[in-house]
Amino acid sequence: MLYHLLYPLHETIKIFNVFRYITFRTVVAALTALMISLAVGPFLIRRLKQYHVGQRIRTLGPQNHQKKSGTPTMGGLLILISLFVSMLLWADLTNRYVWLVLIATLGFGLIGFLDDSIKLVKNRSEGLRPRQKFALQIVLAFVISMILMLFPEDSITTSLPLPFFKKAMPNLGWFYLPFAMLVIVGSSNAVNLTDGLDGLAIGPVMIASLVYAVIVYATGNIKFANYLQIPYVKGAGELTLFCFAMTGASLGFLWFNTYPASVFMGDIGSLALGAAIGTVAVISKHEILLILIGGIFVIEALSVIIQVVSFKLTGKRVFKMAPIHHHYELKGWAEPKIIVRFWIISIILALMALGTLKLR
Ligand code: 57M
Repeated sequence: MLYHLLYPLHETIKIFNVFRYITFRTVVAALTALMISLAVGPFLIRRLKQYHVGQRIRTLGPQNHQKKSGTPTMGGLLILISLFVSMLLWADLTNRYVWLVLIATLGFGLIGFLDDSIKLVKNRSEGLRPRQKFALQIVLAFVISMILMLFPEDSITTSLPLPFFKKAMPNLGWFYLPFAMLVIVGSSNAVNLTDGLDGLAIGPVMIASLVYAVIVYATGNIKFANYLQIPYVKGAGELTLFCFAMTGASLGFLWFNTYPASVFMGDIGSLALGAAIGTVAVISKHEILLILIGGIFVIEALSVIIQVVSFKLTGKRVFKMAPIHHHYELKGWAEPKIIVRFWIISIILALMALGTLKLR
């Protein structure tokens, strides 16, 4: 809104011309989200404690998690508030991609909120039934993907650009619909699975947001897109603000979520952030690269799949416990060591993903 108020003033006051630039507004949006997150954090954590919004810890898990019992959860609210206020202030609200990604984030956040609330009200560690949660996610991903497909900006909407290939871009037609839904729902659930140690999920979320910030900026700029020979998506550049605001909001949250955590993000945070990354991947036409950019989330999700399949087929476990971060906990690694090492892997994968932009 500030963008819409201040930019028109550039005709009389020249300095307001800076609001025209995505780069300038991106920095302002990131700082705004970070400041709100840092400022509102202590207040929100106090309120969550006051209303007893505390985590119920599963008894099955690693023993050292029992001491985390009662840690306030639903801290994802802090991320969502900071992100939304910043976007409403600084983004171009006539851009449809901005609204689409905000709706996706809010929608998945609401599913998470429902899940977290049921856990609290019923005083148990499980919220919605997995089937109910999945059904709600599918419906929402269907709506988001349909909006993209029914009102395409241009013909590339249903095409699938492949990393390393300049021209290979198969048009999936209507098959793109389930594919886009898989990316969004998969990303949302994978971030949720990763969110099991202090700061473990939010670090890679920030890394992925920063990489996608570079990607959306390039795909939304015809000169950069042509230079890198990646698809040009008109209007996607405005999502640079979203990615940076998400990074700013997450950084503020990390202040409180770092080991030993004063707050957990809850499903309201993990489902929303995962869906946001998935939706940005779909809009920017860099869906396949999400496997690398969100590599840690993929590894965590794969560890669960391998564990379940192996147990069902052979009766044996591959990992001491899945998702894989529990495996290292049970091997005796200190929690901060697992977290920081997973972040390091995430950074390496992110750099590799950025490298593929020019390698084609
Ligand atoms: C939710 N939630 C954390 C917190 C956070 C299919 C199966 C693999 C599913 C999986 C599962 O349910 N995963 C998704 C993971 C929980 O954190 C809350 O949930 C929110 C995210 N959704 O924001 O509100 C616990 O994680 C710890 N935590 C931190 N710091 C943080 O910043 O320490 C979270 C955030 C918190 C806290 O202890 O209570 C969770 O793990 O519950 N299930 C599992 O992960 C379970 N694995 C399992 O059953 N493996 C089996 C099979 C099915 C693969 C096996 O290996 O044989 C384990 N999870 C736990 N204990 N906690 C089981 C034992």
